[in-house]
Amino acid sequence: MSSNITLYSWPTPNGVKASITLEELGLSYKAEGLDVSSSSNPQKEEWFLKINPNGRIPALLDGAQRVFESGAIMTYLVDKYDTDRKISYAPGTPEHVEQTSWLMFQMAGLGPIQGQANHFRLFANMRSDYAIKRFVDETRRLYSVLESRLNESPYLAGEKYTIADIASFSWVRGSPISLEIDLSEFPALKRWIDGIDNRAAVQKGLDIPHSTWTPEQKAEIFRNCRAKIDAMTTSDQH
Ligand SMILES: N[C@@H](CCC(=O)N[C@@H](CS)C(=O)NCC(=O)O)C(=O)O
Repeated sequence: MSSNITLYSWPTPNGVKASITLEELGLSYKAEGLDVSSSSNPQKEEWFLKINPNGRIPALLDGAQRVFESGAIMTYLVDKYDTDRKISYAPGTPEHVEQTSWLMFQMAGLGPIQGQANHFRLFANMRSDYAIKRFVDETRRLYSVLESRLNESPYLAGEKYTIADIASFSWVRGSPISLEIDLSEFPALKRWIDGIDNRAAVQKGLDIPHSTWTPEQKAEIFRNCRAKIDAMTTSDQH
């Protein structure tokens, strides 16, 4: 489907939620890469703050319409373009309420909590055993909530794969290499991840904008980050 969409993104867990949704819907779009790992912080530049006042990726322009926050982008895209209900349920149905509930679970719970777990385990300039334990334990607890749901339902909102699945998939998928979480501890979650990972649109969306790093290089980067934190003395006062 032709459109006038520009996606501002980077292949991070929040960024790929938007690109996977665009790919699943078969929309044509332009992808502008903003390297959020660069010290020049392109996401904080004046021109970009007009698109996302919060200075983070992803954000999107559809003609003159700006949309920021990954959950809002996914919702906007399915409301406007998913007329065949390929990856969403129709408003007013019980499944649509489930879809929104699980999307919010990811946006307000899993994303922020796992984001803090990643920060303290990989990127902080001090080591806090307390913070690592608090956020990694809570990430695992949230995975067990997903595990229970996926033991009773093939997808989070019901029988169909939707944006609610894309949102949590994007975060859970990277946890074996970022937080060393062994997903075989969560068999239903693992089955669900593998199924979504096999979708062609998902593989395309995970690589927007194209990354030259191989999965092995990414794993190596995370290993080095953890080793750097482990080499520090904990900052916690006991
Ligand atoms: N709640 C936001 C979070 C966005 C977010 O944290 N994006 C990260 C990349 S995953 C980012 O832009 N980080 C750079 C920064 O914080 O300046 C969303 O879901 O869109």
